[in-house]
Formats: sequence, structure tokens, C-alpha cells
Amino acid sequence: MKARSPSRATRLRGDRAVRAHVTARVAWRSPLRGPWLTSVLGAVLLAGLPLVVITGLLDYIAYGPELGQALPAGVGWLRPPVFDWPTRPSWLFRLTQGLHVGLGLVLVPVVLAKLWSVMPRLFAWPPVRSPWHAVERLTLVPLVGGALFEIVTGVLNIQYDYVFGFDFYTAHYYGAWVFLAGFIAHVTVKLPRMTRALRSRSLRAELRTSLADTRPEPVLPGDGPDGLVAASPAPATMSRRGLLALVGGGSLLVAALTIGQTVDGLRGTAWLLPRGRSQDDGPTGFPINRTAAAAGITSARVGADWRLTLTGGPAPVILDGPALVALPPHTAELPIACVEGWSTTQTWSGVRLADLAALAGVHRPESALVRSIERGGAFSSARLTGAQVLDPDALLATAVNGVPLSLDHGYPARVIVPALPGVHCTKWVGAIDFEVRP
Ligand SMILES: Nc1nc2c(c(=O)[nH]1)N[C@H]1C(S)=C(S)[C@@H](COP(=O)(O)O)O[C@H]1N2
Ligand SMILES: [Mo]
Repeated sequence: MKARSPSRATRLRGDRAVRAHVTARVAWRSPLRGPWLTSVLGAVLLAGLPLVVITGLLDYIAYGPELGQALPAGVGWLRPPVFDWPTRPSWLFRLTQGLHVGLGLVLVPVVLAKLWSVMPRLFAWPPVRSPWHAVERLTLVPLVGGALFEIVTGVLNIQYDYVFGFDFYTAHYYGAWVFLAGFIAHVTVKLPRMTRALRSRSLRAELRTSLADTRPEPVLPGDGPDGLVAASPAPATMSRRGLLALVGGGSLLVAALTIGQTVDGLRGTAWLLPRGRSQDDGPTGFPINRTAAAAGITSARVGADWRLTLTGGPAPVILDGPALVALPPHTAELPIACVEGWSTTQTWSGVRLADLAALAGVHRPESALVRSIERGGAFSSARLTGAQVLDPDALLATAVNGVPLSLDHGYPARVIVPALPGVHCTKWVGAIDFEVRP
């Protein structure tokens, strides 16, 4: 079959488009840019980012939306399938929140490198070539905008730097869905091109290629003006393996500055997590989320006048300090993990919540509302599921590592439950209401 030759007008328009395109691309001359490099970075993100999204949603579920504790509260049809957060394995929340924060941070250098690798496309000319191309480009707004928004709000949150003036949880939650929509659209559109590009070169060979042998990627058939290869590449000043090592090194550095949030011996290196660092030495020298002073708790309020009130049964049961520590003791080694990043495992001793429920006269509580003597605020009460109350290691702790709780860690009594988010491990407990549905 003979190809129809294009009309003169079409040809002229085409020439002009190509010329404009070439002009736009001469500014971007790195010989490293190309579909293979972009696809390698893309493949890393394709493996990692879904994990960040999933662990983020798991954190949302761990807060207990079914108990009215969702953050943000009303998310309408954007509510994920909710289930009762289990108490086992006891390190479950430590793992999900640690992965969410840790992986989210470690992938930042990869996201930045990926953006660098496709930067010329941002200035592509003409900006839109067809309706389909317009749709494809529009998906970049939620994709790139969403990713950068989630990074910025997430990092500011773990720095306790609430400069943004809106609620972190609301913004980060909706931002995640915006990002996810863009991500799914982008992966759907680009997956065939990505797999083709990944097959075009061997990673092993690339890792053996020195700077002297580094050449631009060839333009793949079918990539045409959508290609990422520079029109007039400059000589290489870095090999592809050098670039990958730089990005990987960046991620390793972030990992090194983050790992201390969860390894007790390395607290001092957790530069990215200010509150993850140890606050004092000795048996109670592990991170403190909010000090007693910040919460308005004075030693007078937790002195001889302190009482624990248990309700939900036939009549309220009121215990003072000596009565509480006279109850059957139990000790458990349990992690505490703050959603803002840090976690630690300590040895807690106290009274089983199940024993307290029985003492109150409620043998099968369906939930329990734990109240702090702290007045008001987001941390002054938390609701637990029946399974969380009845777990044999769920404690109202009065001691940690063999010594009484310090005032900052919740003296005289605080909740500690396997796999429960740190935020619900209420400190300075004053009352527990064991609930059964009427
Ligand atoms: N009453 C009260 N309980 C609280 C808090 C608080 O500010 N007030 N902070 C919570 C949060 S967010 C965490 S992570 C844990 C931290 O416990 P720690 O300070 O003993 O390490 O306590 C939780 N219990
Ligand atoms: Mo926390």
C-alpha cells in the first residue's frame, strides 16, 4: 500500500510544531534523561507509594472510626472499609505507622529525581496536541500536586510545625485521595511505556557503565515528540549509575536520620523527628509526647486526692492509689507508637483492664471510654473496643521498667494496650466507663 503524502498545509504545521518543540527542548540538555531512567525511578515509586497509601489508610482505621474516633471525622464516601483494629501482633501499629512515616520520607529523594527526569515535559510545546493528550497532562495536576502536598504536610506534621493553618488530618487525608486518583490514572496511561522502556536497557549493564561510556538513550520508536531524550544532549558529567547512587544515597541518608525514631540506642540521630528523641535517662527515659506541664497536670492533682472511678456496672467503683496497686499485678512488654513517627518498646506493669471491668461489674464490655484528669483537648479521652479491653496484656499501667510511672509518662496510671495507637494510650487516667449496648 502506498502511503498518502500529507498536504502542504499539514506539512507546514507539522514543521512548525517540531521546530517549536526542539527550541523548547534545547534548554534541557542532560544526556541522562530518557525513558529508561524515568521508568527505573517510576518503578521504585510504583512499588513504594502504594505501601505508603495503604499504611496511611490503616492508620486511619487503627484510630477506630467505628468508635467515633476517625480523623478527619466525616469523610463521606471516602471512608475506607473499616474493621475493628486487632490487638495482635502487638507491634502491628508500630509497623504500619513506622512504614508510613519512614517510607514516605525515604521516597522523597526518588520523587524529586523522578520530577527532575521529566522536567522538560512540563515545558513541552505545544502544551496540548490532542484531547487525549490534554487529559493525560491534566492527570499530572493531582499526581504531582498531590504528592508534593502530602510530602510537605507530612513533614511539617512530624516537625510539629503547624504553619499551614488548617487541620493536618483533614488536609493530609483528602490530599491522599487526590494523589491516589492522579496516581492510578498516571500508572494506567504510562504502564505500557514504562515496561517497554525498562526492557530497552539492562540495569546490570547500566550499573557497569562508567562516565566515559555514558551516552544518551536512543529515542524509542513510538515515543516521538513525547520522548524524554534531550534534542541536543550535552556531554555527560555523571554516569547513570552515578545518578542512581546519588538518589539511593539521598534515600539512605534520610533513612539514617529517621531510623532513630524507632531504635532506642539511636534516638540522638533522629534529626527528622524532634520529639522522637529521648527526653531523660533511666528507666523512664523514652520519648514523651506531651509533658505533664504542657497538659496542665501538676503533682498536686495526682497526689493523695487522686481517684480512679470505674462505671458501667450496677454502681460506680472508686479506687485510690493504694487500692489500685493492691489489685493482681500483670507485666507485659509492649510497644508504644506515636502516629507522628517515633516508637519504643518498654516493660509495663499494672492492672489488667479486664480485671477492672470485672471489678466494675461488667464482664463483657463492648467498649470502654477512658478519661484523663487532663481537662479538654484531643487527648483527654479515648474509646477502646471490647477486644482491646479484654486482651490479657491490656493494662492500666502504674509502673514501667520496674519503677513507678514518671509524671510525664502518665503517673499515677495510664493505658497501654497491644497494637493500640499511642494517642489512645491515655495518660493520667481518672475514670473508665465500661460500655454495653442496652
Ligand atoms: N492525657 C493524655 N494522654 C496522652 C497524651 C496526652 O497528651 N494527654 N498523648 C498521647 C500520645 S499522642 C502519645 S503518642 C502517648 C505518648 O506517651 P508517652 O508520652 O508516655 O510516651 O501518650 C498519649 N496519651
Ligand atoms: Mo502520639
